[in-house]
Amino acid sequence: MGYKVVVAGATGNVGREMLNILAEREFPVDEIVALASRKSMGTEISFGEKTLKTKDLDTFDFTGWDIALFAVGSEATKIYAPKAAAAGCVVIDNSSLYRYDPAIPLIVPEVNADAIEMYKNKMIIANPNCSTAQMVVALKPLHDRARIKRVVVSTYQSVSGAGKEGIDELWSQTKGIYVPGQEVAPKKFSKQIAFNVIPQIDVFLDSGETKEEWKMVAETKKILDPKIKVVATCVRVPVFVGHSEAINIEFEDFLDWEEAQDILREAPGILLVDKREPGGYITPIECVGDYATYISRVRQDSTVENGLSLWCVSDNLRKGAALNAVQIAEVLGNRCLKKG
Ligand code: 2RA
Repeated sequence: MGYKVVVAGATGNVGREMLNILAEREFPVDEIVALASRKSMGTEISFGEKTLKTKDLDTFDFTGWDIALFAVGSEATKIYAPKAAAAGCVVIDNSSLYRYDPAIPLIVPEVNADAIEMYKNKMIIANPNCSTAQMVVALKPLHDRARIKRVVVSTYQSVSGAGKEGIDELWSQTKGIYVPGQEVAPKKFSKQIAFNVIPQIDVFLDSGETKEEWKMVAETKKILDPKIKVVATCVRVPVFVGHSEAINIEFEDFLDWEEAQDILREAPGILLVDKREPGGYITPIECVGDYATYISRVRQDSTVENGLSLWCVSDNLRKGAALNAVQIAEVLGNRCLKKG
């Protein structure tokens, strides 16, 4: 006995990971369908040992389906998520379309699973941005102990956050640098990404922030605590998968770095790797394919009254997108939905 599950956007990087993770975690599935745009219809996609052929999202009837994991981008979500919701199928959406709607829960299960009850408002649950998801997993247990006042975060975000085009551009540009005549001009990114870093992710806002930076502020407030002040600098780096973050935290109460390590060691979703020796920390290449948010380099920040600094790394396609969506589906299944 399980659920009838839809994965919309199944041919993309996140959609494929959703199917992998549903199978890996043995999510109770009675029936599953992979949806894609008409041009990708019939594409074969793995689901555990099985192979699914994608069906057309545009003509799909959501009636009788329990949960739909959406990884289709805001434009398509705007059209198809309300259709699914109206048919009684709960949507877990990876786009940013509904994240800031106060009637829609924005969930990271390790942080605010209780907010899931709000799903009934619109039959939609939002999945956060990748850079926020891993950061709030790290912040939550520390906030519970010493109350966070302010966070300063700098991100080092992989090209897979920009989708397949981002991955392809880093790959072809890197090769092109060594092969005369095969140089690749920037297209997906605003400047060369191979052997470079770019301090822009998403569009610029009037404030001078980028939208990615604004998302980290707005989403941290919604998921964790509206009183926490956040300032972010988001940077694209020539890494295929895995986002890294240097996080400086100012607390109301003093928190010793060793106690912070003990708290993080016990916290859900976190693996602490912090040896204070060469290589005694995690880099993005080591987190690929994992579920954990890795924390390293925990240390006192003596430039503020009660400060700590740390390094946080996670697989952006997993905890930053597909894994978090499947975890939300697990909470929904355990707390809210009846099995079919
Ligand atoms: C990025 N945060 O890394 C985006 C993806 N959601 O570009």
